Amino acid sequence: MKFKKDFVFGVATSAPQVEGAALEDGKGLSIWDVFARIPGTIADNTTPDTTCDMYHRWKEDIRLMKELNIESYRFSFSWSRILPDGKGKVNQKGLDYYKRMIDELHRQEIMPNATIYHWDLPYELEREGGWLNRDIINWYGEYASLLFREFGDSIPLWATINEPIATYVGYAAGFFAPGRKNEQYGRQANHHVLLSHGEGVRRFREENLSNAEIGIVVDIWNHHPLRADHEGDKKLAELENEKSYRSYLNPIFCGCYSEGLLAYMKENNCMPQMMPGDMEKINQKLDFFGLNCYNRVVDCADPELLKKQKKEFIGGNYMDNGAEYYSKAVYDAAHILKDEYKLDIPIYVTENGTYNCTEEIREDGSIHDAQRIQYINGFLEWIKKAIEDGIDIRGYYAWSLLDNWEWSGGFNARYGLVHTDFETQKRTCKDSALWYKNMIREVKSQYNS
Ligand code: GCO
Repeated sequence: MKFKKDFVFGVATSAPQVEGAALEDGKGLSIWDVFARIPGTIADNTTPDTTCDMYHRWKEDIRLMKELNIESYRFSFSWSRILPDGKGKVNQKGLDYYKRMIDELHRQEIMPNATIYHWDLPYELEREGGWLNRDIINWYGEYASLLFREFGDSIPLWATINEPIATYVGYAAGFFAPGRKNEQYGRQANHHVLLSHGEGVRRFREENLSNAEIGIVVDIWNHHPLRADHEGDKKLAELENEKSYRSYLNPIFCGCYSEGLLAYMKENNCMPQMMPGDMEKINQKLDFFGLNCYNRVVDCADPELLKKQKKEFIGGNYMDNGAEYYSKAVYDAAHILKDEYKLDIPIYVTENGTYNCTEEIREDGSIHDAQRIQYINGFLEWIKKAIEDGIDIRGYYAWSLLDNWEWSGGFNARYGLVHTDFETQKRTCKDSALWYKNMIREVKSQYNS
């Protein structure tokens, strides 16, 4: 089986992870700019101040994408670069930056795929309660409308939100910005993110764009029980799925929270405040779905057993640092969408990649990352199988173009096809980048004759 002619191969990044220039040209602070300055929050004590400096190097980086046969670039807008206070005054320099970048993508025939919100809430809004304040639905809506009016049809694929679960992590688990730790806050923030998604879709429809589609990006890390016949393991895996992907997909596609999640929230006193009409607002027809998929998770009621005996129970393949390599995750996720949610809109795999592999730097400067190639290739094979099953997957985006700033992981987790030297900003293609380039050429050349 081959990928179809119009299957899109892309790369993905997000603004706070690659742009840098965090304090330049009128940009306001985001919650990550502030959070990263709290000692102990980021593994290597770094900040998003400079990262890959793409704010200044966008032209070279787009040229690099072109050299690598990249057909689409998925990026995100920085809310506080465009609206430094999150609302009100617009920073023209911020809009100009994206305008230049998007024009250049079109010149190079690389399709822009834009995310409106990828975790970097303006700090001024956090000071007013951030995702806990219901007014955010309108703050987000105004920001989204501004983007639709400025960039509308020049961006064929728009995503309202990237991985809404990050907001839960930021308000309940506390290891993402803004670093709050309260389960009810997490659930409330989630509810407002979902409502903001709905508001974004409504405002998108209002603009009547003719060449643009709207969707959302959600990550699916499917939870499996370690022991298939163990009640405790099965219950745990089930609950974890309720608390993760189903918390988002049920409201978005079915218009309600699942029974399982409602029961959990009642028992744990963390039910969000909801208003009549909320579910209708969240549950709107989308044009496409963005799936982020990296791995599965294996759960065991006995954590010691999981640590010691995972391999014995589930077998499988492992990356150099011991993480399981389970490329079927993407096939399973596609089937969740088709079988559990009866999804009838196109799917793009909007993120997939790894940092769990050895990167050997040779004397000639080349970078050997064989496991990353194996990882991506394995996922692509399972995507083909899902397509064979009739699931409408239209594209694949590797995470990421460049080694970048991996949130609380700082610069330690290198996900790039291209190596970044954070001292000199020199980019060096790893073997995986060259492999990706050739793979795209081979797939497409079958259609050129
Ligand atoms: C996510 C985010 C990315 C991450 C990537 C690697 O999926 O978590 O969208 O910003 O950097 O996933 O962890």
